[in-house]
Amino acid sequence: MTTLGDALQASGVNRRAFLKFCSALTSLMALPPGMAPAIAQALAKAKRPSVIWLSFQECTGCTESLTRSSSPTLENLILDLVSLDYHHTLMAASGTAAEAARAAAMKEWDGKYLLLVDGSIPTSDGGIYGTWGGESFVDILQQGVKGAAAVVAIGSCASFGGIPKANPNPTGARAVSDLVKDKPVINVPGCPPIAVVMTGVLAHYLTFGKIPELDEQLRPRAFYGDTIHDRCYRRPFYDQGKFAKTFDDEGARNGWCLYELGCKGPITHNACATVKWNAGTSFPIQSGHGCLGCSEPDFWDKGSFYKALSTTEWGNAKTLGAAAAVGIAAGAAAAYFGRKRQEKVEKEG
Ligand code: FSX
Repeated sequence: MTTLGDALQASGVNRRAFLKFCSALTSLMALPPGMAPAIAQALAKAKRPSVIWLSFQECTGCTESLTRSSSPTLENLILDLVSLDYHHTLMAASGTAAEAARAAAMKEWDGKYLLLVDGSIPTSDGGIYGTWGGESFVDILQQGVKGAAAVVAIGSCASFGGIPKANPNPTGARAVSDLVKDKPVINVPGCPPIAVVMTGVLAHYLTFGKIPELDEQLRPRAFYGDTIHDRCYRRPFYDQGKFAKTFDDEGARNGWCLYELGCKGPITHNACATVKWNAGTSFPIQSGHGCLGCSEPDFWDKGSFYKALSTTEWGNAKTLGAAAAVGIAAGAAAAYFGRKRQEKVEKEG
């Protein structure tokens, strides 16, 4: 196995870009800034692990998220961080040659490779709704899991079933963690996930040689520890009870909170508000649209994308932390009293 440092040198990534990546990673993982050089050192010496990437029921958005970025970017470094031995969208080989590459990688790196999976797994009717080379996705997943050191579920489909699992779920789509019980599973949800978060999870594994601390949904706390609402730049407007009522009213033009237009930021755990998208350019809320909650379980079936959250609708006890529930109640109350004040002013004026 070559080291990451060798691979970076061979592919022409300069030290400055690498250090920039390590600094970004340090802040992404909420580590003290002083740790960046140590992370750079550890990463440069790290052996590039073999990665086998299996794509099941998905739209290829996760791979698009990873690769559709202007070059050179931090996201591109993923291809240097690991030895990507199988990924049927990105590899040149196809058909039997591709399958032979998968078998060879599983044999050569038995017990050591990382298995990345995007897409959910169809389990109904013996798994016939997803096959390649005559084998069902269920079987292909089990073969891959057997020799893997850990399994990373990329995207909401692999993490929670995603859109393929939406009602009535005709294929019996399941999440990776429903089927894999004997290996560590890391969920990296999002439809699709943020490229830097995918890279960050792998870099964390390489730097520290172990999987990151996970929450109860198996998501790395470093990247999914806060809700979008916790870190949203529109949060001060929420706290003041200033809400856009339509997408083109004065509140919308002033950048007020999108809560009443259905934003799911208060119950959605992801790093969009801090890391943003497209090399840190923006994220949906900054573009004037509420969060759809795509990185949470069953986001599609929950729907109500343009209806304001209510504590009951979202199952207060199960989904909402107490703080978020109190926050929503406070926000709703602030909005109500804000409206009443406004009506009073208008009446008197
Ligand atoms: Fe699912 Fe990803 Fe959404 Fe698409 O691979 S998380 S439908 S962006 O492609 O799996």
